[in-house]
Amino acid sequence: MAKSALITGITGQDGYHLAELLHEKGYTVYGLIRGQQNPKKQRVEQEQPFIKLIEGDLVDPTSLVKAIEVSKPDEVYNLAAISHVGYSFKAPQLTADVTAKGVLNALEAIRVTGGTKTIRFYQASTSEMFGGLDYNRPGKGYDEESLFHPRSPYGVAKLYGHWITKNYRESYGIHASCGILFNHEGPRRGVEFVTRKISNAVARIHLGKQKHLELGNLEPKRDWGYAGDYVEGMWRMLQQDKPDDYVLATGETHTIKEFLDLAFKEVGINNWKPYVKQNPEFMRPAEVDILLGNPAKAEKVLGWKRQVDFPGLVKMMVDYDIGLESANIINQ
Ligand code: NDP
Ligand code: GDR
Repeated sequence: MAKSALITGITGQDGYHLAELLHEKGYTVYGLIRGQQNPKKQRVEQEQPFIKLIEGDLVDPTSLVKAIEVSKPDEVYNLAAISHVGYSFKAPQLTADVTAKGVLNALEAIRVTGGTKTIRFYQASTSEMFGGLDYNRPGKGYDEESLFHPRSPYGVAKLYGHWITKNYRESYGIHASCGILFNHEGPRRGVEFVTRKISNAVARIHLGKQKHLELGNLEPKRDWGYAGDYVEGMWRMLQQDKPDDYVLATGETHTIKEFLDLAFKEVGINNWKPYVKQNPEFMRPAEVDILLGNPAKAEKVLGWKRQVDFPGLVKMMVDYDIGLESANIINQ
C-alpha cells in the first residue's frame, strides 16, 4: 500500500520540494494549510493538485489531532514555523508559540492519537541554533555534537523544538529525527530572504524594472545549498531503522558580498556597488556572523550529498527570476 505523509508548512519553500519528492516516490501527500483564506492555497492547488490539503494551525492542537486522524500518516514532516530570523525579533512571542510550542503540539497530536510506535517524525531544526561567536567558531564546520548558542528568538525557539523532539524520542520511543539544516535556497525561496531578494532584484535591475536594492549587513557568511537537495536528506532520515539527528550542509561558507558578485555577474555587471544601498531596517539586534556545517555524518550514514554548488545555485536563482520578471512584463 502507498505510504502516507503529512507535511506541515506545505506552502513554504521546503514544503513545495518535499511534496514533489514524496509524490514522485508514490506517497499519498497531505499538507496542513492554515488560515480562513490563505492566498497561497490556490497556488498549491494549481501547481500540486495531488496534495490533499487539511486545514489546521500549529498553535491549534485540536486541528493537529484532526490532521493526524484524517491523514493516518506513516511519516510527519514538521516544516511549519515562523522562519524569518529578522521577523522573529519583531514578533518574539508569536515565534515562541509557533516555532517552539508548535513542535510540542505536533508531537502531542501523534502521542494522543496512539501514533508513537507507528508514525515517523521529522523536525526542521536549524544551523541558527549555533551562534558563530568567538568562543564557538565553527572551525571545520559545526556538526551534531557542537555547542548551541542561538542568537535570535527564532534560534531559541528552534532549540526548544530540537530538544522536545529528542525528549519524545527518549521518553516515548517515537521514531523522531531532527535535521539540523544549514541555509538552503532556490527559486522557491521567499523574497524576504537575502538570496532570493538579491536574485529577484538583479533580474529586475537587468530588465530596467528597478534601480536599487536595499540590504542590511553584507559581511555575514552562510553555508548555502539548494533546497531540492536538502529535502532528499529529510526523507532519508526517516527511512533509517533508528531515529537520529543529522547536519545537512555543503561544507563551504560565503559572504553576502560573494553572492552579490556572482549574481550581478550573471547579468554582466561587474561592480554592484552603485546598485546596492545599506538600510539599517534590515540589520538585526544580534547577528550570526558565520555559519559553516560539516555534513560528514549524513554523507556516511544516509549516503546524502549536495548536488548543486554555490555558483550553480546563484545562476539557477538569477535565471529563474529573469524568466519570471520577463514574463511579468509580457503579461502587463
Ligand atoms: P518558509 O518560511 O518558506 O515556510 C514556512 C511555512 O510555515 C509556511 O508554509 C507557513 O504557512 C507555515 N506556517 C507558519 N506559521 C504556521 C502556523 N502557525 N501553523 C501552520 N503553519 C504555519 O520556510 P522554509 O520552507 O524555508 O523552511 C521549512 C522549515 O525548515 C522551517 O521550519 C524553517 O524554520 C526550517 N529551516 C529552514 C532552512 C532554510 O534554509 N530554508 C534551514 C533550516 C531550517 P503560511 O503560508 O500559512 O504562512
Ligand atoms: P537566515 O537567512 O537569517 O540565515 O535564516 P536570511 O536570508 O534572512 O539572512 C542571511 C543573512 O543575510 C543578512 N542580510 C539580510 N537578510 C535579509 N533577510 N534581508 C536583507 O535585506 C539582508 N541584508 C543582509 C542577514 O542579516 C543574515 O546574516 C535562514 C532562514 O531560512 C531560517 O529559517 C533558517 O533556519 C536559516 O536560514 C538556516
